[in-house]
Amino acid sequence: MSRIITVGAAQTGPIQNTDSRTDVVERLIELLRQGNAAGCDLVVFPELALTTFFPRWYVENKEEFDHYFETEMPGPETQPLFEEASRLGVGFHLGYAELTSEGKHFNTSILVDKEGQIVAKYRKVHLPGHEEHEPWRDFQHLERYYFDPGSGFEVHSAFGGILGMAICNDRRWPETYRVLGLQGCEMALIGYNTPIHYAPDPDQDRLQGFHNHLVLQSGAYQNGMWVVGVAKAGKEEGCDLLGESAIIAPSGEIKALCSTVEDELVVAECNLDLCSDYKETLFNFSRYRRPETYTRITSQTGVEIPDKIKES
Ligand code: CDT
Repeated sequence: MSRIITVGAAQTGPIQNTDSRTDVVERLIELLRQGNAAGCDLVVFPELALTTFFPRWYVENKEEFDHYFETEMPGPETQPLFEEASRLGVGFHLGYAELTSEGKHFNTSILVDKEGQIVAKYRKVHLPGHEEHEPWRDFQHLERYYFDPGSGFEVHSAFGGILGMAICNDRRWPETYRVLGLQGCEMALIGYNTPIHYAPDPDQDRLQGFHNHLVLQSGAYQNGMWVVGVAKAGKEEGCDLLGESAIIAPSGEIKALCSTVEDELVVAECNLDLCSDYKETLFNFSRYRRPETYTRITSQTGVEIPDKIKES
């Protein structure tokens, strides 16, 4: 019998700064109910799904922004989402800003099972943007100022398969998928908030949609896994965020695609057994990989041009 997870990619429209957690959770519950009506086992919400994307603003005293962070999960405002998930018997993935009791700040996602229990947590590894205030930009991207980096990529036994998580900028790095793939990952859940405007090189603005699907699809294909990429989209606090949330098969083909920049659910029946079509053939890692030739991937960060090239 095939192993099928029916997944809903629950894109949200913008969340403005004045929107309360309670308002946002109501929207998420509505998407969860739509997912239930469509037969979903799992509904995937975006990165930082409870608040506006606050790293677009600089504040000198970072503690003033601690109100964007969750100190408990579930907390009083998010509890209704967990209760509804458990009542409906639908699992979910949720991205949010996490403040730990040790005072660490993470860009976090969790996986919640059909009983409403947290079964896995992931903290974003690749923090994009900049550390310092850069007033020349139309808006900031200060994830490196507000967040501490997470410690790695893990997989989890959940929903009848092997699932992993990554967050937004992680999806642009092939290492993300490969580290998950090397642990047998059959489905990667990836929320994102991607501004259309990229200040360091605005020539990339027109390519945001192309690059999004390029990395999600190649990550899926090259590792024989399903990839669920889910956006917070639309005009948020004057900043246009990419939509185009997608569910991608291990073949690299897009099986479901959002067409708006609003709250929107698209659904796909994801057969996890399709992963082996790729994992056991073209991407049979144990047969074909040559890690002894890849040592640079873990031994260096930046480019090191070999001396023989520099001297030529
Ligand atoms: N949230 C997030 O990681 N966004 C980045 C924006 C580009 S870097 C400023 C992304 O990779 O989509």
